[in-house]
This record gives sequence, C-alpha cells and structure tokens, in this order.
Amino acid sequence: MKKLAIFIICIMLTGCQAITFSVDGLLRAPKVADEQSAIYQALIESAGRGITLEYPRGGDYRSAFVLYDIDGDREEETLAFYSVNSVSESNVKISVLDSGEDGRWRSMYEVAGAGSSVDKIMFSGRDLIVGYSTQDYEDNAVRIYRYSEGMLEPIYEDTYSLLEKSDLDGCGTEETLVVKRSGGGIAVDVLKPSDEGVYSHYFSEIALGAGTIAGYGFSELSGVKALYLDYALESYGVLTEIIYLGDGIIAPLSQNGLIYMTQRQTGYLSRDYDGDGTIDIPLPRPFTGYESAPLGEAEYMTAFMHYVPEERALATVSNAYLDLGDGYGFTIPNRWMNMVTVAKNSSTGETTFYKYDPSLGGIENMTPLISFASAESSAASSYGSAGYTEIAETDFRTYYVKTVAGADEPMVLTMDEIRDNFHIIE
Ligand SMILES: [Ca+2]
Ligand SMILES: [Ca+2]
Ligand SMILES: [Ca+2]
Repeated sequence: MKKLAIFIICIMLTGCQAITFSVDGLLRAPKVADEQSAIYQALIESAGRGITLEYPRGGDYRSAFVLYDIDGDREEETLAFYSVNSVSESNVKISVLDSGEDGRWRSMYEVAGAGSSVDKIMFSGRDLIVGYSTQDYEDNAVRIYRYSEGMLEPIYEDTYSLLEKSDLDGCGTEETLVVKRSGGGIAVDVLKPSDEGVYSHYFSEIALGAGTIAGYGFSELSGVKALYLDYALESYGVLTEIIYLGDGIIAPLSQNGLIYMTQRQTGYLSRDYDGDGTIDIPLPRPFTGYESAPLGEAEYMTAFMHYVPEERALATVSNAYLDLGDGYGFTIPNRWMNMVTVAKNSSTGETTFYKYDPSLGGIENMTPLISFASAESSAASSYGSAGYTEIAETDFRTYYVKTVAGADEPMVLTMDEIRDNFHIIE
C-alpha cells in the first residue's frame, strides 16, 4: 500500500491555507490534527480499511480531504477522495463527511466518480467540480456536483482536454471553461453562474482541422482574463486562438480572419516572453540574410504579437532571436533591425550576431558584434576563460555573453542593453 505519508488539508476560510503533517504525527499533534484524525476515522468507519486515498494531480486543491461549505450553512463539510482496493472497481469515490452538533464527524453520502484518478478539484459557488482522468480514454471526464437534500448530484458532465476557471467576461466572477476535442476541431464550453446558482451555457466550435492542444495560458485583454490557446493542426504547424466571453464566446482571431497569420512551425508556443504579464504570440520568419535559406538551415527572427481589440488587428510588439533548445531569447534592438544577422556555431555552441553586409560574400567576412553561449550549470564551463561574462542562470543552465567588436563600432550594445534584452524562456 502506498505510504500515507503526507496529509494535506486545505481550509477555505481566508483564502487557502495548507497544513501539512504526517499520519505518524496525527496522534501527537494538537487540535487541528485531532480533527483530521477524527475525519479519517469517520471515513474508515464508513468505507472500510481497504481504501487508498486519492490526491488530485493538479489544481489548487492537492489533498484527498477537502474542507468546503458545500451546503451554505456556514460550516465546512469534508469531501474525501479515495478508491477501494478491489480489482473489479477502479473508479474514485467521493464521500461527504459532516460534523454533527456533538462535534463528531460522520459520513453522510458517497458517490462513485467518473475516472480512476483525480486530475483536479475546483469550486464554483457551492458546486464541486471534479476533473477525472481515466487510463482507457484519451480525454478526461468532468462532473459538476451540487449537494442538495443530502446527496451529491452531478448537474453537468462532459469530457475535456482543458478544465479551468477564469473571469472570461470581466464581470468579477470566474466562469468555468471546458475545452475539448470535437469532431474535426476544438469545442469550448463556458459555464457562467448566476447569483442563484443557475448556469448559462455558451458553446462554440473553433479550430477546424485541429489535432492536439499544444499549450495555453490566461492573460489580461481589455478587462477580461482571456484564454490563449495554442493548437497543432493535423496538417502543419501551430496556431493561436484567443477566447473570451461577450454576448457569446468570442474568438477574435478566427472571427476577424487573423487566425492564419499566427500559423508557424511547432515549438513556437505563446508565452509571456518578456515577463510583463501579457502573453506574446510568436511568429518566426527568416532572419536577415536567411531569406532564401533551405528549410532546416535557416535562423529565425521571431515577431511577438498582441491582438489589439480596438483595431481588430495583430500588432508586433517586439522582435527577438529565440534559441528554443538552450531556452533563451534576445530582443533585437531597433537599430539592429535589418542591419544584423546571426549564426550558431554547432561545434562551440556559440551564437554570434554579425553586422550584416552581403557584399562581403559570406558571414565569415562580416564583423562579429556579440556572442552568446550557455552550458549546464552543473558542468564546468570554459566560457569564462574565453572572455565571456555570466548573464543569467537557471537551476539547469548558465548563460554567457561576450562583446566581440571594438568599442568604436556603433552597432555595439552596452551591457545594460544586453541584460535588458536577454530573456530566459521556460
Ligand atoms: Ca456546510
Ligand atoms: Ca466572469
Ligand atoms: Ca509579455
């Protein structure tokens, strides 16, 4: 049996406060631990000893026991997630436990879930949202449960690839967002709760020809927290759609004929490249000097784009050289645009920017300006002795830069400029 080492309860009184302790410590620890022990005992009394607690793999709630007021009486119930140790039954079970006037915890209700493990748990008002993963299916299953008259009843069920909450219309309350594959595309279902707990459904099919979801994130756009969804086409490349809620589901890039402007090779995912809190959509194109290079031999300049709702257009906010393999990017300063080219030396690992002059015949005759290099942080690096300065470091890699051109070269950048333009990409 999997060792019951960690027992985390998330108490929803003031935000989310996590208390972590071991089962061994349960008997010795004071009051809070006594209560957890009592809850666990109540579950055992009802479900038997042959159970395994199920811990959500993602999301904000990572405990097998979640305290939450699901009936609105201002006292928290406990939701316990577990599976029965049996070959014939693999689905997760949920028990609702409540404490009576005598303070004793009792199991009130038990329901079988829709998968063999818990992907994530969320709440919408008093409703419990559970995402289940199932080994047999590619898609996950979501259930929204409402606790009424002592029963935890599913009021919504679907499959999903993506299950999240976000304030998609800027109303101040988060909607539940279910994204799933559907026919030849991707379907988006938004559930917007009213004060009375009634959901308005908004449904839209987007992304015809989409294969898989490549990545996603949420970012502020005109007062809403919009979904940025990268998806791979079955044919070629990755596209980005932005999704938020107005009178219906708004997918502005498709709706304004801009979606194919975002098509690019796999690997270039939308991300907050410069760390300013806004997601940037990358669009690589051949770097200066590589306009006619064969595929696979080109270097790329990546334009980062934002959608501008007032103009219903995509605007380039910056241009960068990205080294996706080594995990960094360098924003190209304005005075370098069309004046500089780049080459990566595959034997030394150095990436060097050159003053671009096609009349010189080849890049080896052009003036080198600056070089970047990186190495695993754990490995001894020879870049330091080769005139490089350390510019950034992650847990895994250390990044170096070296100015090659003389100080009289007008294209040379100051160290501050280099640092401001250098970004680690995850
Ligand atoms: Ca309650
Ligand atoms: Ca909202
Ligand atoms: Ca950004």
